[in-house]
Amino acid sequence: MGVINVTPDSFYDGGRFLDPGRAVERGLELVEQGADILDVGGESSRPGSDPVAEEEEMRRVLPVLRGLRGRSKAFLSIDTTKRRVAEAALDAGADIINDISAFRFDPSLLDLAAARGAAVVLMHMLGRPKTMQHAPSYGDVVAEVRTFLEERAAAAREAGVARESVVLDPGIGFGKRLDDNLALINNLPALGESGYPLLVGPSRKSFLGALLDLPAEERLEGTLAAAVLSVVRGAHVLRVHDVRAVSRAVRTAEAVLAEGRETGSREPGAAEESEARHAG
Ligand code: HH2
Repeated sequence: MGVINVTPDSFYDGGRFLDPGRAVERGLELVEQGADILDVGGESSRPGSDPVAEEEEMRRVLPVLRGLRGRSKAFLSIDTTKRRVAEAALDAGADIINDISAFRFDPSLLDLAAARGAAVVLMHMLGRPKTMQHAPSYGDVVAEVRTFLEERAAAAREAGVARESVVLDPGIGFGKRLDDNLALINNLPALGESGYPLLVGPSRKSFLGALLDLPAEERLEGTLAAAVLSVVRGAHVLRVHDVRAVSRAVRTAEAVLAEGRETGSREPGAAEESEARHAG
């Protein structure tokens, strides 16, 4: 999943794709680089950010979605928590609603997704972007995020969203300390036990900055490591800015993981482990 932020203030690509033409070109470029899904957002959710008015959010994202729909067959995702924005985005050709509140801010969005046959991404966040990084704390972060996601998945199913249209996301950086983010990536198999596909969004986020003491512009290598490990631990979708680099890294990792399954030429222990990871 390639990220296109049509915002002036996103933490990494803010201001680069405010012009709809440039945003569409960027989307097409990301598809060329290997993206199957494009996630278009008109409101930054970086820690401390303020909400954007509905009208303004629509003004930003709709021309981009229409432009992409006319020129690409990639799945289009709208990154929003607002019903009017989501509805207009689906009219403009979006296939997926990516809601960082997991449809808590406006549960009626789930009815909309069900009625329109849209897929949904349910993401874990502690509170709201404005305050989520104010001393977040958990007893057992993996268990709490898992319970939350399973409850939201049940709500989506109850609203009529098809099982195969639900994707779960631990919400890297959304009300999480460094160790919480690391634990969630390392323990993705526990989140995967629900049977729903998992999306992980580590791209250039501040946990990498905290780990390596580097600004967002220099977090590509950290992103690659987090992306590869997420796949090894069972992620199905990676939400990233650097599609070409991540796609190359992940394809290499997947080839290594697939090796024993195809040739059967290695030690049985390693083969079984690789199989188990794939099954997970
Ligand atoms: N991360 C961001 C925004 N939306 N959606 C999902 N499902 N998962 C994520 O991890 C996720 C997300 C934040 O990253 P970005 O869009 O690059 O920044 P900003 O919120 O500043 O626009």
